[in-house]
Amino acid sequence: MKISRKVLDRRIGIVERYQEYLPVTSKTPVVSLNEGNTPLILSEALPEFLKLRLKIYYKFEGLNPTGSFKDRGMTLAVSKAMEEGGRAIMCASTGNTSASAAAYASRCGLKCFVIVPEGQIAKGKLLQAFRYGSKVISIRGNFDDALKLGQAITQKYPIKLVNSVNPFRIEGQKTASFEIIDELGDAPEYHAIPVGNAGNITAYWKGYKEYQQAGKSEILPRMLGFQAAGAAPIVEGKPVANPKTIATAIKIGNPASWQGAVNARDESGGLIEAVTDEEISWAYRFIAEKDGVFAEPASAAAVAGVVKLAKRNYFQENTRIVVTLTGSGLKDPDYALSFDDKMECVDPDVDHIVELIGVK
Ligand code: AN7
Repeated sequence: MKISRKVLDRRIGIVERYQEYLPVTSKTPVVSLNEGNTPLILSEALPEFLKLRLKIYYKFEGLNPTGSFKDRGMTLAVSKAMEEGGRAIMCASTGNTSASAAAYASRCGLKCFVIVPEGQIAKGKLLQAFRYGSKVISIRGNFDDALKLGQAITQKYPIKLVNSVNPFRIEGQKTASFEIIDELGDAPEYHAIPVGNAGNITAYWKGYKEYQQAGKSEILPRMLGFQAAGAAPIVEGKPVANPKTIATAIKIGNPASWQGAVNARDESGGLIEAVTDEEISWAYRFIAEKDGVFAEPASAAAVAGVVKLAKRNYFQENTRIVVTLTGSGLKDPDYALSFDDKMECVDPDVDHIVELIGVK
């Protein structure tokens, strides 16, 4: 049997797969964990709930090697750090960037330092940074403080900063748009995405434009960005000094790629809006409990945004909407178990259990 190109592609990461669109040469040492190639899952429950004929797809980035979209940018940023003879990398993080940086550094023997805001990182992300062997520095301050520190240190010392201010991160992350077009045959009409430091919305928009210019797609999507209401600097038009939200991944008050997000919004004719923690929480549970897709709270912000827009009849029927689910629900066990699901421990007795589950 002939192995199709699509099957072969599953065995390589995004740098090899999309090399002609990336700043790499035959001399670039590719540091990969076979990231990318994540599924586009058609939602059954959302259109039914909304009573609208919409094609809503989840681009489930939680299925990357470290459980978030950061791996697409990190494979390239770390490959380039190696190409340039780097010995160490550093990042500030709300959690996922540090997990990814730590994994890719471990893969190629680079030292990795991560700066995180104390007590603000979901447990699954923090334990990844430790287990992949990075040095974790916890600071009294928030993400924005951590990023400033990372920039100050890496300007002075021979350490590469791998936050999304590193342009290779954006280059790698734009490949998610390529995959969507490769699978759908064209871009969707709308693309919804959570916005924190605003690197990813910048990257997706770049990817959509480049693939269209390469003749791979006809249309460009409208970019729909969603921030958490307590951490919505772009929506409010000014930095937020003390961001607050249960979606810790996007608890960011002064996004580094602010301008990139505004450009994506304005050039595409899209929007950037805020969703409340209640809306995020509802969406987080809905997609897990009704669609079988478990994503983290920050990812659910984009779902909450789509629901909000759909309720005010923003979308025409039969349009295609892709929603990026940026990270896995397993990342944040504390939040996942914070609801009223009580587990009762009982004796191993058939009659009692039958009564408990209510079957006759
Ligand atoms: C699950 O890890 O900023 O708008 O330091 O982890 O590109 O920042 C994470 C961000 C959305 C926002 N969803 O993406 C970090 C970090 C998840 C995330 C975002 C993040 P950007």
